[in-house]
Amino acid sequence: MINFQKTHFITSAPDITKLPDDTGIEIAFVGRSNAGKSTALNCITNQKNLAKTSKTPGRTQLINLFEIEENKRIVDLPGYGYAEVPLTVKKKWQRSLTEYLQKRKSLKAVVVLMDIRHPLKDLDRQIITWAALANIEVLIILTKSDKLANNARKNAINDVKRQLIEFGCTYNLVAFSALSKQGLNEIKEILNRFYSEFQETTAFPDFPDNDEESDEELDIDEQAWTKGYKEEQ
Ligand SMILES: Nc1nc2c(ncn2[C@@H]2O[C@H](COP(=O)(O)OP(=O)(O)OP(=O)(O)O)[C@@H](O)[C@H]2O)c(=O)[nH]1
Ligand SMILES: [Mg+2]
Repeated sequence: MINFQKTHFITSAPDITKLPDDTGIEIAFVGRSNAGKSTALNCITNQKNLAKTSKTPGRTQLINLFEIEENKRIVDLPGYGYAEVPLTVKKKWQRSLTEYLQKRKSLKAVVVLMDIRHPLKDLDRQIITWAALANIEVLIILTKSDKLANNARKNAINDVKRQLIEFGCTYNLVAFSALSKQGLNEIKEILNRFYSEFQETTAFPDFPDNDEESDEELDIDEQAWTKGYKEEQ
């Protein structure tokens, strides 16, 4: 088993051109702003302040890289979908997120973190769908499971499972709480398996187009994101 406690910070990059060499294995933590990505990372590595956490959504605006051991890295990506960040800033960081996901060859798995009370928003779905097409492993973490009582938690998990089956793929799904540590060991085991399963992958497909009606503020985000990427092609 990998010793996650050895994890240390390497660098923060505004875009993929500033990242270290594209070799080894990277596992990226993605999800809506405030989903609990940085908190989960600190919990997994058993370090209080490795990744910066915040009550203010939108705190992580750079691609943050951490090394567990040689050639094994964890990446804390900018959160998406936070409405109160200026659109220009939002566009810029969603572009670097998209670019990272599409171009980084060492990316072998994505961990999609979603608040158990607000799962499977549009961009979450896009990333999950895209990862399946790109042959990238997916671990879905339903965060803040302590916020729900036992029955409500079970219902939420089953509901997400049901919806994921409609995607036509099987995914690793774990309910997690940074407070109670529920799900922590399972998450570590799955990450460990991902790192040991390393296989060379090559070209990634484009993000799938999504013309469906979007909910809440994600509509604008999603268009900005897709548009930003296409403009660069
Ligand atoms: N109750 C509870 N609160 C949590 C849990 N995980 C995270 N939080 C809280 O949720 C808030 C956001 O957590 P972060 O880890 O900073 O979220 P993030 O996804 O990294 O956010 P961005 O960096 O903005 O994308 C913080 O106030 C955390 O304390 C959890 O398991 N239980
Ligand atoms: Mg963060």
